[in-house]
Amino acid sequence: MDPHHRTTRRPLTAPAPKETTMPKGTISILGLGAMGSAMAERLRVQGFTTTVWNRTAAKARPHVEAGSKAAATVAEAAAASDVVIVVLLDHASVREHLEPAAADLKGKVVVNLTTTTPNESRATAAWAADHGITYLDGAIMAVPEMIGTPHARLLYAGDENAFAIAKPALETFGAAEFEGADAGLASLKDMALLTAMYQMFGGLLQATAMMRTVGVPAEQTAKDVIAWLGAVLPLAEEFATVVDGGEYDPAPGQSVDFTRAAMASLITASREQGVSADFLEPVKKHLDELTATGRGTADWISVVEQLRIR
Ligand code: FVH
Repeated sequence: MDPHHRTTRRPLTAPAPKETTMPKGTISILGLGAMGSAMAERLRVQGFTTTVWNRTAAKARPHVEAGSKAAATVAEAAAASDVVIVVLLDHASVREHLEPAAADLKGKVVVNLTTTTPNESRATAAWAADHGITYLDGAIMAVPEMIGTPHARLLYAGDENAFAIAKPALETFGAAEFEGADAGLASLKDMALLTAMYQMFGGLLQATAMMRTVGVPAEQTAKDVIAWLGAVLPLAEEFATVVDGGEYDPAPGQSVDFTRAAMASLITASREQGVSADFLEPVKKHLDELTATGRGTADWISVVEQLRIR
């Protein structure tokens, strides 16, 4: 989910809500920001015994009042549980706090849900393996308010045995999906989905800027864009069939030449309205390259082959 998304934290409640069940496993949580707090609360509600640690110790107080134990150090949190969930800010903060506690984490399952790049995830997995730590990397496709609801989806990759061990706890957060043994896979999918999201919202902002030049409020354009994208988005599955088949020429759908002309019109229309076409130009550049190399009759979605940096 959006690594830069920030939401207002719900106040923690004590005593725990009604759905509390019998005590289950023991879990330690490192990091009590908005997400770590939501997860600690969810685990408590679901009957897990929890130990929490946070750099700013004061943030542990409401969790202790709600039933968690507080650890003064990462080492203490590691000693308290066989499964340690890490929800810190970024890769640097994870390594800063896990490395000095490597000996304490030996033999434990560490589930790192901090947003990192695929290679950062792989590097932490390699470091964990070197120190006898069973490592599972994760990506959270949810905001804190969604934790524990059917809308939350979490992706995991790395040690499948760690996934099996931690699964009862992880399933309390939302759907738990194992992506594979490569520890970078969950993070890669997270980043790919975020990329699609930002490009889509970039398109919305472009449309909004264009329509505002004639006084149409953003609210109206949002409605129009939602309706339009809803109608065309199912085409994604047809695109996927063509990409997976690898046969682009002759074009099963819209050709490079046609799309290139359409894109040129969009760029011109934006500029005529006094709106930058910066978001559109990179797509046109790829189409230009396909035409220049004799592939104008190919399907325009063959752009996907151009994106790979050789
Ligand atoms: N919140 C969200 O909607 C998104 C959803 C998708 C996944 N992200 C990622 O989850 C990680 C944690 O995010 P968060 O929302 O909990 O973030 P904050 O509320 O800002 O809390 C950050 C915690 O990290 C601690 N921290 C920061 N720097 C350090 C450091 N150098 N050493 C130790 N801990 C550090 C911070 O501690 P403190 O400031 O309270 O002392 C918080 O516990 C993140 O990767 C998102 O990208 C959330």
